[in-house]
Amino acid sequence: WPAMNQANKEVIASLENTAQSDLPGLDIMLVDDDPILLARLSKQLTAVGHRVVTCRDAETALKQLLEQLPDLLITDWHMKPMDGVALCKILRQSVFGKNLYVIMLTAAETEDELVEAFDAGIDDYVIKPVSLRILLARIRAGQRLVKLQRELEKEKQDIERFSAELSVANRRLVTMANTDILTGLPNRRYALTRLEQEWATALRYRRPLSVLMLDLDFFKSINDTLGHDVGDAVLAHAAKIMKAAARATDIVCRFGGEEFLVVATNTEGATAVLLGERIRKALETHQPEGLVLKRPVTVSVGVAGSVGDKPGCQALVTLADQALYKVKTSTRNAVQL
Ligand code: GH3
Ligand code: MG
Ligand code: MG
Ligand code: MG
Repeated sequence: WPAMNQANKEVIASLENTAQSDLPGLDIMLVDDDPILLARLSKQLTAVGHRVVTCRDAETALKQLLEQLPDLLITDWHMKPMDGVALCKILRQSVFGKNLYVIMLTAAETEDELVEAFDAGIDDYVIKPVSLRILLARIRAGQRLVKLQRELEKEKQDIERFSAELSVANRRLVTMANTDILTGLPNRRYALTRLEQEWATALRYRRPLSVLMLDLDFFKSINDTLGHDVGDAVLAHAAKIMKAAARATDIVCRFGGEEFLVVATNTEGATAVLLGERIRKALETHQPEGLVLKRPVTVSVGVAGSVGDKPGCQALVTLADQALYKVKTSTRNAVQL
C-alpha cells in the first residue's frame, strides 16, 4: 500500500507539472474603479506569472483592448459611466472581443443580475471581496479555454496553409498532365479538351474556328542519320519556331511524335491557310543551328475551317488530317485547305 501510494503521488506530481508547463502566464487586462484593489490584484497576478495591464474605467479598457489584445479580461461590474456588463456587451460584438475570456468581479448580486451579466457575455464571476485563491482557480479554468482556443486557431492556420500548398501542388500537377515535356507545348490531351471548349465558344458567339494539322517532313531520316537525341533537339526547335510564328490566340500543341495541332480561334479557313503558310515559312527560314542535315527541316500543313456549326469539332481534326495527307502525297513543305 505505501508503495502504491508513493507511485500515485509521483503520477499526480508529474501531471501537475505538465499541467503547469502547458499553461504559461496570460496577458490579463484588469478593469476596476477601485485603485487599491487594482494595485493589489495586479501585484498578486503578476507574482504568479501573468502579465497584467490595469484600467480604471471601461472606456479606457476598450481603447487599450485593441492595443493589448489580452487573453483574459477581469472587470468590475459597477463603474461609471460605463459598467462592466455594458463593456462586455460591446466586446462580444467586436472581432477582437468575441473570444476573450471575461471574469466579472461583483459584490453578491441578485440571481436576475447574474443572469443578465452572463447573457451580456461574461464567462465567469468572482464575488467581492476577492479571494485570491478563488480568483486564481477561476483564471486557471479560463486558461484551459484560452489554450484550447489558441490550439484551434493554430490548427485552423495550419489547415489553411496546407490547403493553399495543396492547391499549388494540384495546379502544378494539372499543368504537368497537360504539358509535353520535350517541347513544353500543351500535349494531345490538352489539345483535344481545349478544342472542344473552343468549339463550344465559337458556336455560342458565332465565330469561325480553324484547325491546322502539321507534320514534319522526312523526320524519320533525321533520327536515322543523326540519332534520336538530335531528332529530339530538332523537335524542340521546331516547336519553338512554330509557337513564335503563331499568334497569341492560336493554341499550338504537340499532337503526337512529330505532329502538331494548332487551334486557331476566331479564324476562318482562308485566314488559317495564311497562318499555316506563315508557320511553314518560319520553320523553313529558321533552320536549327549547328546541324548538318541532308535536307532542311520543313513542315507540311493541313487546314480545316468551320462554317457555321459545320463540320463539327471532331470532323475539323479529321478534315485537317486529310488535307495534310494530300500535302504529304504531293509536294510536302506546303499548306493545303
Ligand atoms: P513524312 O514526311 O511522311 O511525315 O515522313 P516522316 O519520316 O516524318 O514520317 P514518319 O511518320 O515515318 O516518321 C516519324 C518519325 O518521328 C518516326 C519516329 O521515330 C519519330 N519520332 C516520333 N516521336 C519522336 C520523338 O519524340 N523524338 C524523336 N527523336 N523522334 C520521334
Ligand atoms: Mg466598482
Ligand atoms: Mg513526318
Ligand atoms: Mg507523322
